[in-house]
Amino acid sequence: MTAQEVEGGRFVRQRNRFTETITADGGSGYPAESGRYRLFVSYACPWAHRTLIVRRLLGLEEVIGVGVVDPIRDERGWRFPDHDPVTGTVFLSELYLSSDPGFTGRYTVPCVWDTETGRLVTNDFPDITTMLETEFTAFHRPGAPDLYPVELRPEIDELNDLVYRTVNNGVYRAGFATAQDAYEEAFDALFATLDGLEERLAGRRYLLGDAVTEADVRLYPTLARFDAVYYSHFKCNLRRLADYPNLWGYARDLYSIPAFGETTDFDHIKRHYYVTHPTINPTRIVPKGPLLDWAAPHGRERLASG
Ligand SMILES: N[C@@H](CCC(=O)N[C@@H](CS)C(=O)NCC(=O)O)C(=O)O
Repeated sequence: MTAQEVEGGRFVRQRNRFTETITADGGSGYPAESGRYRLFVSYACPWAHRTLIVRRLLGLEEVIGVGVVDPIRDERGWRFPDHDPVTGTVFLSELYLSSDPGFTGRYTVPCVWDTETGRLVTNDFPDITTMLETEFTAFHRPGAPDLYPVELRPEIDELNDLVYRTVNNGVYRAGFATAQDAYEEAFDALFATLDGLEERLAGRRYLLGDAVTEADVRLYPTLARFDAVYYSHFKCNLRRLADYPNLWGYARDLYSIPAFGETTDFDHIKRHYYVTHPTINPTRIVPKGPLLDWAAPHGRERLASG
């Protein structure tokens, strides 16, 4: 294991190698342009899921193309079901190695490819969504939401930091721990945060109030995978998402928005995790359950202030 590295029983995530940015003014060497960049994702991957949600919310579907890998990964890394029609590659590794022949890390999604220079620009997942939000504004659809409003950034950043450490990455720290204390530490921190979010969502429709922001975009992919995968596969089983009335209603509320619901692929999610981590699930059996009604009424419109 490398991206899923374990040190002293603790899961430690690898650092991202490609960290250049696309900017509105082109000062970085990568100007925001329509049709130039390609986003590579897996529907299974929570970090990639964020980028698909934001691309759709902002109406960037015609501006930034997407290549989707097969949900099942082996030791060669992600591959395309046939080949990527734009770059012609079969394995994602080809794009990493043609950008940097000396690259020795893992070939991760999400990543952004520049069709003009034929190079990977970034695989730095926390930056990709904010880059779409702040550098591609000239291409946003009319009426697109401001997902990262300047006045809310300190609060969004603070919440994102807690959610990243204890929830988004917390489930991985629980699931990939190979020492009991490391697992329990991650487990306790995860449920402490979920309990706090449950309270926070009692009085507000979304994490920051009446409007969807980057904070919701980052929490949702973990909630969408929670009962189907993390509860059992990663042993995050103090409570199910469905046991939290506010969080579960909130997750369904988001799911009813096409940018969230139509980018959520439970088949890819389940097949990816249960088949791709043989150390955790050596039989590779994909469980049939749980049966959750994501379309059930959530009743959270009542929380929107007039
Ligand atoms: N780029 C980040 C986050 C993205 C990430 O972990 N993506 C996973 C999928 S959820 C991946 O592509 N893993 C490929 C691998 O481990 O071979 C990282 O390196 O940790």
